[in-house]
Amino acid sequence: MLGLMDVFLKNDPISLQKDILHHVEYTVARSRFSFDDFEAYQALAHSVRDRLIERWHDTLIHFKKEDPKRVYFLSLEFLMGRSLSNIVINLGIRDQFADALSQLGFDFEVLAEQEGDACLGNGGLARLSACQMDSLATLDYPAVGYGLRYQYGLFRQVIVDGFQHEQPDYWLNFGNPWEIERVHITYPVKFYGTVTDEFLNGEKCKVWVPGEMVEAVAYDNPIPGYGTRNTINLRLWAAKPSDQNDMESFNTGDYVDAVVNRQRAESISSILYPDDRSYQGKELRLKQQYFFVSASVQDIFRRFKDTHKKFDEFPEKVALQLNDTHPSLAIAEVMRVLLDEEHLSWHRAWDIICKIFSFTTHTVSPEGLEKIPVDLLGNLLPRHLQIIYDINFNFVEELKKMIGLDYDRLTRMSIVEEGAVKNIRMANLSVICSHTVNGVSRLHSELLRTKLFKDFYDLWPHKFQYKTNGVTQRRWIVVSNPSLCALISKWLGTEAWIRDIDLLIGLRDYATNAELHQEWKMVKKVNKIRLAEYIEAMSGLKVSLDAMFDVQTKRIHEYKRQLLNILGIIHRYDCIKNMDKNDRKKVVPRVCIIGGKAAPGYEIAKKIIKLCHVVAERINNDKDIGDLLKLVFIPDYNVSVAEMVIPGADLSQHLSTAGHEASGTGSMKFLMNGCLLLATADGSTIEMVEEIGQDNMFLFGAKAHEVVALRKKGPTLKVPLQFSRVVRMIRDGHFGFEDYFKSLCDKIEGTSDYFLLGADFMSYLEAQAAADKAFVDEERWTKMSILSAAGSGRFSSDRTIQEYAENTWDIQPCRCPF
Ligand code: 26M
Repeated sequence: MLGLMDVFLKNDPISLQKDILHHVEYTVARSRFSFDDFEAYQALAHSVRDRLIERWHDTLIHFKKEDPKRVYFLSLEFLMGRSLSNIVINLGIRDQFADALSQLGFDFEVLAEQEGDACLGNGGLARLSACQMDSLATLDYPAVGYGLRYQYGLFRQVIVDGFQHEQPDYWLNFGNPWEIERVHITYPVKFYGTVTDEFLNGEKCKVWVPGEMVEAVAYDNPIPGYGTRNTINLRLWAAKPSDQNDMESFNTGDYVDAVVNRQRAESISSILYPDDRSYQGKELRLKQQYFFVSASVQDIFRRFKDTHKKFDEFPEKVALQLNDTHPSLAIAEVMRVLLDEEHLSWHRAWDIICKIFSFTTHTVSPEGLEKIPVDLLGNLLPRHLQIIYDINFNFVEELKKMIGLDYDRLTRMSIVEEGAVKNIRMANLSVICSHTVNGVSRLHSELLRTKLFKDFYDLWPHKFQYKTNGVTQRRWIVVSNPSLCALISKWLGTEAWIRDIDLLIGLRDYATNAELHQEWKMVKKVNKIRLAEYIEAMSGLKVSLDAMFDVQTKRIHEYKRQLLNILGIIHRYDCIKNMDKNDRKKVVPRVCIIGGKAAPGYEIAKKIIKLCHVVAERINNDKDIGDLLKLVFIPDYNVSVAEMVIPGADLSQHLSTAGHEASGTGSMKFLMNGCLLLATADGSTIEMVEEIGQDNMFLFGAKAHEVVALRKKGPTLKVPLQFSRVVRMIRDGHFGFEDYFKSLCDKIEGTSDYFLLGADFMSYLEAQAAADKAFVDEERWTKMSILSAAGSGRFSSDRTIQEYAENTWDIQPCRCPF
């Protein structure tokens, strides 16, 4: 008879080959004698998936047995990118698969490139969620991620004549081997309708009679940890029509109409909103928020009730993490379930709420805080609006006792914003109902305490924490930069840093070692070649490997100041043009690379992209300039493009006006890859200076505390001539399209220069000059590069997650035995 362990799959080359061929034949349904790269990828992915599922099952069983307190990470966005390489590396079977494939005549790397990106998110917040899932699994924490399974991910950016166009990303077209559809794990989600008062056992209670019902179906995405058997679940919900909903319409109405109507349900999970700025009061967006919250809360209650009877134990088993305010309806939903379905008293239910929620905000500006029009919420979720009003009433009453009748302050702190349009302030709701509130860098948390949430901080200082973001070294070094990974392991004499990032600091001992310098430079060269080949394939532009590869890749935003970068490039171009031959010899050659998506409705951001293209056109075709300066826009920047760009960068730019970038996580990935930073003192870069020292970074610009005063100076502020000159070049049509760029120029000149491009310009040029100077001194540059990577340990999401686990969620590791 077979033992239970005998079913486990083996990882020797013959077993792996058999397994891959088996999937070619039976899963992909191609002949094992003839299949192409994509089919080989599919078969490979399924073989990997089988091994993933073994560990995932074991972990789920282990968690069930141990019944630890779990953290439920609620986020509307996860930017996972590709999965294959990440999974085989975390499972520790990459080399075995690569060997097996090569014996079958395939190259692992080539097959890995067949996979499309899962872009179920916009930018920083979404990629952070993905990094944090990797760390939660690696550190053995009992965690579940919940989100939405959008059918259309973030739009694909296509550039036509220098303008951004958006194309749909129907990412599921070719199937998704990493998800497991759970047709039996479904929950009904209700919308609209009315609330009535009824009596139950002599007690008055509220009954919500919904007007519409949609079914949520679970799609599970196993997330493996590295160096552990633990594999946790990312459960994404898809909307399906509910049978309960419309039986009536089938009986009474037109059958065909009724079937067609059912399709509307699916629209809830059809599309990711492509704007990472502000809330627009769209009903579909609100439906998405509630849909995923309601399904997740039902799932959490089901799991809890499987093993527990008393709700007072709920806070001992459940921590709910709100990734920004997007899932904050969960507060009202848990309250509703406890009151209306579990029939707890308000007092007991509220007591539970106050113990289970924690809230992370990723925004700096007050305008970025989410508001929901009361009419919209009341119509879609009538019972939730009542509950929010009740929470607010109790809160304001308590507040009056504490601060007296300070009406200005009461008005500011209320969950309800009065005005022409009445709104629910989701951030106030989240702060009031969470036991812990945190920002994503030290500066950000400071801004929360002194500005955004000052009133709340004064009331509850103990609630406020700071958690500096981090990124996972598994994805951002091991997967994306294998040569650097091997080099680090060789010099540290161990691979342990992949789980224990603090070891990276050991590289400092070799910062001046000539042998390491040689190898370090080789690695950078290999990565620059890869990037240069990509640039040539994409744009036809040949770039010199001797040039400094200078990169700014991130979402396009005014506050991130891609415009400052372009103005700096125009200035550089202008200077070179006006030099004589001898001076030109001293110029440090640069390849400037810019990439990023603009939200489809964000006109100014779209103009910045066009400006980048016209300037590039001019410079790249100027015979006088040659290899001294090139400008490239990399289209459709996403996770897998980032994996190629970041390791190939010499310098990366992080130019946000101080006080505007909550944290910034791109900079952390560049730092880990030994790329030097040219940056303002903002968000996480402030903490980077502490780790690697000022001498190893090119810092510039006004500090956060100076920004307000600079803005006040307004018209009296003298902008440098160099700045006026480059803006004039654009206005005068040096690059064409002067009418189109007029509004862009108007935005940065005179009193309207809100993001202080003029004020920071000279300081920016000085930092650029310092970078040039350092680059020509190869030994110094390499040392700075080694020290950057060596000092990046604090920016691992492992550190961040451990802090959340210990100080916010109060959860313990729960490691699955091997
Ligand atoms: C809101 C309403 C409707 C549709 C979309 C949104 C929305 C989506 C994403 C709003 C904001 C979103 O993301 C904000 C974000 O990405 N913030 C960034 O978070 C990073 C991780 O903490 C930080 O490093 C960045 O500084 C911060 O800008």
